[in-house]
Amino acid sequence: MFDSLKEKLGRFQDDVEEEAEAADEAEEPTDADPEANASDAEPTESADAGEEEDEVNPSGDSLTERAKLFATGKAKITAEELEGPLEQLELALLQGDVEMSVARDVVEGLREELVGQTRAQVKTGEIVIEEAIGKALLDVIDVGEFDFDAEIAAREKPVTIIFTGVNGVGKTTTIAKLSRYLEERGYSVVMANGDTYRAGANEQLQRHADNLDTKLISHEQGGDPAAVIYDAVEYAEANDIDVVLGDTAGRLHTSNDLMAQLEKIDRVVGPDMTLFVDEAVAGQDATQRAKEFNDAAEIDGVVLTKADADSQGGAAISIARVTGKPIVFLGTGQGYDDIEQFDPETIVERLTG
Ligand SMILES: Nc1nc2c(ncn2[C@@H]2O[C@H](COP(=O)(O)OP(=O)(O)OP(=O)(O)O)[C@@H](O)[C@H]2O)c(=O)[nH]1
Ligand SMILES: [Mg+2]
Repeated sequence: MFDSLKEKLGRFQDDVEEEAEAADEAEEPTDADPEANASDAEPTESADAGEEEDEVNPSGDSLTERAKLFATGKAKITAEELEGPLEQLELALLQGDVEMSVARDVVEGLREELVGQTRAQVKTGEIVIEEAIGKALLDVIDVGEFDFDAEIAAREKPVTIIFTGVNGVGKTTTIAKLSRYLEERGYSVVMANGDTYRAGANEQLQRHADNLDTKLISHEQGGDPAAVIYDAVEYAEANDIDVVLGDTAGRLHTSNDLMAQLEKIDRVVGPDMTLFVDEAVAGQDATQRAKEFNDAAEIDGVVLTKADADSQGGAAISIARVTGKPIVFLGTGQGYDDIEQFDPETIVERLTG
């Protein structure tokens, strides 16, 4: 999961360490023996070395002062030294489908964290860069406190959750997984098939219901999705069921029908939570769709499926920042147990560890 992203972050760390190393080598005091520079620099440039003596770097230290700092291990990383590695990283993030403003935020965060750290720290203690990366990432993905388990526990029952999103991203599978997830935590569940659009949708969800021994409420194909979910809520109220999981049809997100359908469900059922489902592998597209859905229908959170098949991590890094809504769950496979709560700290540890 997110292997390529992890590799890119590792490369950035190596790049910064190399820059720090090179800058220290360049500043090693060798004034007594100008010949010693010959192997490092073009002979014509070494002839100018004397003139550089009074040169002042942007941080205001003269060369002699910097040599002193170097000697005491207090030489600082400069913005110039970071420029190359940061540019490389930004490019790599963009290529990895991280949304543009998010890539910029990460790079800015890193610049802020790292400029002014001593080179000695950077060279010896990997932890400095690792921490900076962790902090920059956490800043973009840790959006809006949302503890799913606590929400379910706190709310009046039944808690009704609607799942929305485009075709084939994993809505139905996620409902099946969450049905087990909730039952394992002591809650009773009823599923409602609000996908009255696609042929075979009832049968698909019924198979899951049978496997999981969960009750399913469904209507004829072509029926009103809001009515199915309404029935499921009534069933839950009558039978002391804790949670209603409502599936919906995944037609194109641009379709007014889909938004109208969600609006009607909102009006008729008044769900407690609407979760937007999309696949991590869709990268930028997933981020864009989440934004459009949230603008049109106000989602509470995101489920990012197929994270097991995604090495880039672009959507995982970008969606929360772009929508302002947290990723609540990651889908990590096709089995019923392949779902995990999205914990920003754990994800960051995984990416930097
Ligand atoms: N590898 C992997 N596959 C997944 C995951 N979640 C869902 N899938 C697969 O994605 C495919 C589509 O899943 P569905 O749950 O039917 O998707 P949907 O959004 O309900 O699709 P529609 O109802 O047609 O809109 C199935 O083959 C699932 O097994 C996941 O986390 N990882
Ligand atoms: Mg479905």
